[in-house]
Amino acid sequence: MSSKFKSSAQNNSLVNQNNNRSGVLELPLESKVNSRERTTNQSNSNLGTSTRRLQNLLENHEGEKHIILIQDFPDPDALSSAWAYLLIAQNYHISCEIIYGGIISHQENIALVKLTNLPAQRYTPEKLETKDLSVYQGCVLIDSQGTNSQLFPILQQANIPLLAVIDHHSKQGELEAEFIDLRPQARATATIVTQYLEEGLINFNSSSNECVKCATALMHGLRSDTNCLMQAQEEDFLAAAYLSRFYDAKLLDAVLQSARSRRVMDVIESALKNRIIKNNFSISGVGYIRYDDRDAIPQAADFLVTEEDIHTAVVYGIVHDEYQDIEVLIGSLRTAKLTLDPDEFIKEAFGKDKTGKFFGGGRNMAGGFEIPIGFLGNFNDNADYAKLKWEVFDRQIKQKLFRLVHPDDSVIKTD
Ligand SMILES: [Mn+2]
Repeated sequence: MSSKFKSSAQNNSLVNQNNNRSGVLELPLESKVNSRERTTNQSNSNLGTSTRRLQNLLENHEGEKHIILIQDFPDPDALSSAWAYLLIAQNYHISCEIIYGGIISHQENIALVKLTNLPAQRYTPEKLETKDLSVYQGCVLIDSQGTNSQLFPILQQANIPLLAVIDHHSKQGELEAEFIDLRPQARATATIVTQYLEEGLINFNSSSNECVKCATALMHGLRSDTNCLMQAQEEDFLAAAYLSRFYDAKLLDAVLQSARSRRVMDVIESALKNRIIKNNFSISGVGYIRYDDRDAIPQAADFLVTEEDIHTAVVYGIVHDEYQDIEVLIGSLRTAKLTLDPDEFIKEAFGKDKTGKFFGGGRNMAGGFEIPIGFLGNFNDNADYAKLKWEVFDRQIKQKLFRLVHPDDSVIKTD
């Protein structure tokens, strides 16, 4: 984290308090007298500690303009949670814009955004750099800690204060914000934001079309991060129970019915063909894939982990980003093994980059990684060169993975 950015966290006194989640702190709730109207259905005494702290933050920033940043390749949990946060903030007269740096490529996510009119906008780093960022008084990270967004460094450089971080992934590094709600025990960020809704930061009701659509999106987010609720725990079920009062089952069905594209099927086919199985791990490199098909990688990992005697699947490939003409190696891990922590596994397998940032991390039963290809990264039309480059990266990834999967095995055979 740049020191420049640290100095922009204006409320240093709040930082320490907010890291203390023991609930013993009493924050000045009515520090600001509020004359404007707001549609809430809560009384302060019923609020949980996190919700109360969030309410405090929103009251302190009334009338401002904030950016909600989600990961480059947003999933339903990120998209729906960001939307719910936007609606809550709106209730406190804060106008938010949801932005992401990559692309929405999973067919279900495209359907979700289209069918619900979900207000998320794509910004390439170049486009964000030319935007007048001085109109924003703060930014919020949802379902992310900034490590999976190429836009976060730009917001940091522009000295936009980080106000809130709401996420269920394991801690990825040190962040300072006025409000931090990290709950690695929650299976989805949708569970966390649904609690804010339930505790009444906004009057959620089924007569509002927007609430119904947002509840449907949250239900989808919750389902997709919990493998259709099979990995859900009590608090996730409670969140789903609350959302069930509002969501539109037909709309959710329409989102789930969206078919896989042929190119996604092709990637799954190569993952199946190229897989190497060792110690109940299935590991597969799929070569080069188009930027728009990036989401085929987690879908292929989802598929490989269903094979009998396999508990963990890792699928990776090199994605060519034609907008920026760079290449990046990305991968997904899926596991059914309760004792395998994807976050630990990925951090241990690939380590950190020069700046001390991990190449990836995870949540319950799933994880992802992104490794820059750097100098070798420009796209090259020469087929032999491309093949050679893939082989180098493929071996390097396999070597790092097999070191953990089967420590005695040497992957590199020079004969
Ligand atoms: Mn999530």
